[in-house]
Amino acid sequence: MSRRTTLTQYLIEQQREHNNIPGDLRLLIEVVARACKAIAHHVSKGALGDVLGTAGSENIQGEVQKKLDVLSNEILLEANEWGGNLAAMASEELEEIHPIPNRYPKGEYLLLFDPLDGSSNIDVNVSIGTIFSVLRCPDGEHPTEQSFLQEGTKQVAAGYAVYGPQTVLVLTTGNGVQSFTLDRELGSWVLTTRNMTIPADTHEYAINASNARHWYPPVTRYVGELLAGKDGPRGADFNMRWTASMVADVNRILVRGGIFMYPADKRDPSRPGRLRLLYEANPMSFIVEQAGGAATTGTTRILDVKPQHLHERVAVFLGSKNEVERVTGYHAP
Ligand code: AFP
Repeated sequence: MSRRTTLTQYLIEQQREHNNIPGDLRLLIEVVARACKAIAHHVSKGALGDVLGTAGSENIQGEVQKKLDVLSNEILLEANEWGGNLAAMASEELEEIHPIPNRYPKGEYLLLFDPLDGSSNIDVNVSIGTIFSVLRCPDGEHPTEQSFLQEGTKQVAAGYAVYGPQTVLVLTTGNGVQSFTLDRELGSWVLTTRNMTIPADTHEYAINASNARHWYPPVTRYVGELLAGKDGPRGADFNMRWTASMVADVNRILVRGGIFMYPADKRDPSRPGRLRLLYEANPMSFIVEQAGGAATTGTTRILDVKPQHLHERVAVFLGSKNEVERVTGYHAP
């Protein structure tokens, strides 16, 4: 059997080759990966584990929290607060930043996460996942919300776990994108794909088409051309997928190409789409660009956006470079 590389071995190899994963960052990534294993364990229990259904509470977004949302958030907080490599954390499920308790040493990194993305799919057994992003803390041991408001280009690592038919962890530390599959017998994340690459062209798109009547003209034009198929201006037929789990849609795009869109629409001009910049769009955009894809708001490179608030939302067009550039071009004045 060929030698299998575990996540730990990969991270140590990267440190030796690129000197870009200091010990504290390696420990942080491994602790997050271990927390994702614990989340995967609870997710896979389903009805057997009393983890389905709602928790009877709402999060900062005003969304009803599922039991697994709350549990996943607690797992990530508890796993990461003692290690001594973090100054603070931020979560989709928490209104304020989560400082490291004084009983623990603090470190130089900030960890941001959506603990369970795609919650609406939990009770119907469709793939869900965890998304995380790592920044350096500019303010030593006294971080504030402002410490987190950094452009996506400042990320030092980003990744996601997909809890699906396989349990997969996809990671970038700035030298390409690697995919690890959970070997449940050994409890190890095993490197299964090196240097994932998104094809520049695609015939597959992902958007919630039920919002079509609310779209602005550039999106209406772009999707209309895809729907027109080979007799239309694109001269080809296109396929559509929408899982309502960003992690599942992005993972499909990393594996076989595609474009994912969650645009702003006319329903609320003050709300630029549904997805959150800091712990959904930024980590996914870092990963997509590292895999040769592109990610824009329709007008701006997502990783260049200067965040104003911890939970701010942003319009998202990401995936196969040539398609993202086309739909972004349609937004040009
Ligand atoms: P939930 O975590 O609340 O289910 O939201 C998932 C998500 O943020 C993202 O993962 C999906 O792509 C998107 O929302 C789905 O939104 P719609 O339900 O409007 O299609």
